[in-house]
Amino acid sequence: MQTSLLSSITILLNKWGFASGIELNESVKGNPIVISTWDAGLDANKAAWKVLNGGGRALDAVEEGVKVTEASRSCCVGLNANPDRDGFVTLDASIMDESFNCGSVAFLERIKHPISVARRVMEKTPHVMLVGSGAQQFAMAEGFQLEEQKLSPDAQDAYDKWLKKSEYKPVINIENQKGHGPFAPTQFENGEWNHDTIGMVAMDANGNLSGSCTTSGMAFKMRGRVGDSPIIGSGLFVDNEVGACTATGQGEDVIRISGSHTVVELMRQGLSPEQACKKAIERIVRIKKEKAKEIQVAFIALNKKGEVGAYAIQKGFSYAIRNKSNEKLIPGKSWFVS
Ligand code: SD4
Repeated sequence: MQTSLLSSITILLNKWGFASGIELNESVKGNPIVISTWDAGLDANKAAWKVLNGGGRALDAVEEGVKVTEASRSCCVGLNANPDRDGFVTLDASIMDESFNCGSVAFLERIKHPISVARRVMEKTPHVMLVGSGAQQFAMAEGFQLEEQKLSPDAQDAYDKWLKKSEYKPVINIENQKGHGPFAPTQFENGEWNHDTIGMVAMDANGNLSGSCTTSGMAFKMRGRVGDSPIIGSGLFVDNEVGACTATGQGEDVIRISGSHTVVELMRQGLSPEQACKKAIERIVRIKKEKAKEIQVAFIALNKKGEVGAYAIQKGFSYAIRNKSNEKLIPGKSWFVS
């Protein structure tokens, strides 16, 4: 009788978010898992899996994982990515661990691994976010190398084409124009996949959650524009008692609803990761009305039981999963199906 009273109280406390920890079910312990956005997630997950499979921390896994994408040939992540409309690559990144520690950088230039700078912000400063020249100064003081300010051949090509068409004036929603598609990965001539922002969330063998997100943001954005990716609660959120979520797509519309935090709170209320992502997408669709047809946003989420899910506004989104039994790309469900 006494035991059942105690367990009822524990259940209620958990439901209200007061309990200090959640008992992990046995199948979760020792069963790490990582998921990440788009096809580039497959390679990123490989690096994260090395850490997780070796018994390492989810935090190390999500940093190592997205570093692969930051160093690769890409339209949308790292220094090889497309520039802003003034021709400069500016990077946003964030990271969050199992104890609400978080760090981020925005509008960072000439640094190869913004995710690692974000981690240093988290670990070595009393702050959460550093931007622009301050973030760069901090990175250099931490020993990060200042790279040459030079566009990759792919980015130079894309920028030259964009300059011809755009006549260099701020064009609202240029990112949505057909054929431009920074949110729709395409293939390079050699068959390699191009890809978008990478967001990654993972659970380690101890059942602890962490997440990371890194991007060059929208191609040809206005100078100084910052998206959702470095904003804790928008592009990324981790609550070790509940779950973790990260976002990709049109950052402005993720910020509008504090997207990743919203998804985690919906999971706290008992929704599965997929249901929670869908509800958040539904909210954006409702807010944007007709315009929702022209934008892409997607969320991926992982809960404390090791369950995963995703949802996007448009079809074409996919996410990569890696655990003991799976290494694959999963097509994300979407609000609009055609
Ligand atoms: C941004 N959310 O800066 C990023 C872009 C992105 O897939 O995710 N692209 O708005």
